[in-house]
Amino acid sequence: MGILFTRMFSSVFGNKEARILVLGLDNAGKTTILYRLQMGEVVSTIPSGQTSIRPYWRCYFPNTQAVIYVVDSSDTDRIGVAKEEFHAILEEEELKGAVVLIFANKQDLPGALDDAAVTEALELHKIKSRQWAIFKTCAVKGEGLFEGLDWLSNTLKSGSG
Ligand SMILES: Nc1nc2c(ncn2[C@@H]2O[C@H](COP(=O)(O)OP(=O)(O)O)[C@@H](O)[C@H]2O)c(=O)[nH]1
Ligand SMILES: [Mg+2]
Repeated sequence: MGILFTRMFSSVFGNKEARILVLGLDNAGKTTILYRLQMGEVVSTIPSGQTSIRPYWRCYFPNTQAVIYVVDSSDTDRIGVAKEEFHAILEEEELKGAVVLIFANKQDLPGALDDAAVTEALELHKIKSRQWAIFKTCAVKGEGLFEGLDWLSNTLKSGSG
């Protein structure tokens, strides 16, 4: 599970400061997404590792308003691991109030699962009492990213999360 922790400031979020965690398995596209967005200040980047390092990055959870979970939609071999990690994150007490934006990334690759298939693979229907949305993205082309952030911005502005 790789992790990037960022604070984003931009026209998308106005003057509001939001604490957002960008999470996902290694190679999902997290760094590419932050590079494409060219927004925000990356406060901390924790090198990728195994699930067992979660205790070390728990300290970033408090006061997080949103989680962006990035999935390599073409990596069907690891989609099950991505699902397990995702639900483990949702169970974290400190992230209970966070809204969740899922990026079904790498849509340009052959065999990539679409948003409906990623929704099913990640068992997003199991999410209870939390606002979430999924967007198809291609981080290398910058596609879908701002649509997702618009949703996130509007959701945070509306007071939840
Ligand atoms: N084809 C394709 N490759 C992508 C996309 N997003 C990221 N990648 C590539 O996937 C690899 C891992 O991306 P990276 O951002 O480093 O993943 P991270 O480990 O989650 O930070 C790099 O070679 C990226 O260029 C995408 O949307 N489409
Ligand atoms: Mg990275």
